[in-house]
Amino acid sequence: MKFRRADFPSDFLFGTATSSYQIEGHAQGGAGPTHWDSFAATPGNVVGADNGDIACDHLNRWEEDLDLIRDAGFDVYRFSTSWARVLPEGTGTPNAEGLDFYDRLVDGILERGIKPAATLYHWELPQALADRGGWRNRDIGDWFAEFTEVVMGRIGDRVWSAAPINEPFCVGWLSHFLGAHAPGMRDIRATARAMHHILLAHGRSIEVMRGLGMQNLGAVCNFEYVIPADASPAAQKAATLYDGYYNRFFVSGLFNGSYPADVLVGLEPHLPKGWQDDFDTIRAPIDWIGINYYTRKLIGPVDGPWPGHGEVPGTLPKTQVGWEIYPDGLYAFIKRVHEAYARDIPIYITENGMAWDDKVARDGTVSDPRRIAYIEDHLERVKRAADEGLPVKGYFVWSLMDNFEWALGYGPRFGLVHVDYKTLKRTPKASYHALKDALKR
Ligand code: IFM
Repeated sequence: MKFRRADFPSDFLFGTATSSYQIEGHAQGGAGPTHWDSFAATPGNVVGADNGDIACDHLNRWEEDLDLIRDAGFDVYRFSTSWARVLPEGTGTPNAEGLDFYDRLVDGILERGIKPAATLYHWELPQALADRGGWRNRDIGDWFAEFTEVVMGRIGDRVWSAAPINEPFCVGWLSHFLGAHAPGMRDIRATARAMHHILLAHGRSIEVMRGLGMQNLGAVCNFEYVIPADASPAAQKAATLYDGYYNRFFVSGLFNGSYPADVLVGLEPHLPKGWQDDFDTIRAPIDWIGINYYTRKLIGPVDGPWPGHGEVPGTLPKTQVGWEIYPDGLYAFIKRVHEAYARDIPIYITENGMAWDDKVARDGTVSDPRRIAYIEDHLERVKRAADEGLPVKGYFVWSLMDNFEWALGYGPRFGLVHVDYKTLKRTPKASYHALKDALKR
């Protein structure tokens, strides 16, 4: 790595992130069915008909995985709690085994001198709640408050930080408008409602956690740098609108108590009655904002109904999943989120990383120079932001290990640690060793 820990401010935190459904093995431990199980069981939805049944078997191998995090020298481990593992029916009777798992996990993280950063929801909605309309149903505010109370009633006294929902854009737009993730809907009304209810549920969850006396509560949003596909006013307009529902909608709600006017043109007719009255809940003060950043998009106009635009392939080098590598976008979002929304609260880069088709060589090593360069280049922009006095306080690599990459199955490998899905053997890649060396105190 081109950097050392000492190149960053002394309170800057390095971490790595995972999520429950992507690593735990959801067919085990008494978890209830989730909408991701149904989505994956439907032909054509997931590459290779893969699913999260076993994933990385983290449920049984979590100690080995925590050792890897400790040995790399990370300060923070960002993980998520599965709603259906804790409440198999979404509400009601908890699964004791599930709660015990997260309890032991948090203790295990602390015992290794690492800070546990919990995300309550990283996409595996209990099927029982999906059957009742899922994110389209306003009652999800109450359901999510109950889930928050049950999980944080158990581990909230020991987690270092907590955030309610990972990447509202993906839960809302990607899953209800583009149909790319569970529940696989393509419906503008469902999208508008889901996007609003996500923020409502976020606010309710923050209230519950404050009530439990918890501190260091935040929100984690994903951002994509957008540029117009060409110099035309139509392309400019298309890119601005994409930026609106992707990058501005959720932070506007969280910090400014409003939704962007250009996005409301399409979504307002579909929002639930009285949506404006929910901003007091949605704006519940938070202590930090998390930025998940991977790539940029070129957007141009296309014929058809609102939003009337589409992606145009870019020319920059791409990762295994075809995402252009554009580190300047990360710097731009740190500055923009700070200036326009979060103002003085700390910013954490809660996810950043890249997929490549990494292979274990005959000598047992995994060489991933592209990932090392990707991390170096993005960290360089983070350092620049920190040096300029922007309040960026940490950087967490996605992901600790290769895992279930949602609709793309197990093909894309985002890990610092290679996972052989036949044997479940973990092999630290060169990027893991490089980070370990850079993070030495
Ligand atoms: O794997 C995902 C993760 O679940 C959420 N953020 C982006 C990652 C890479 O696609």
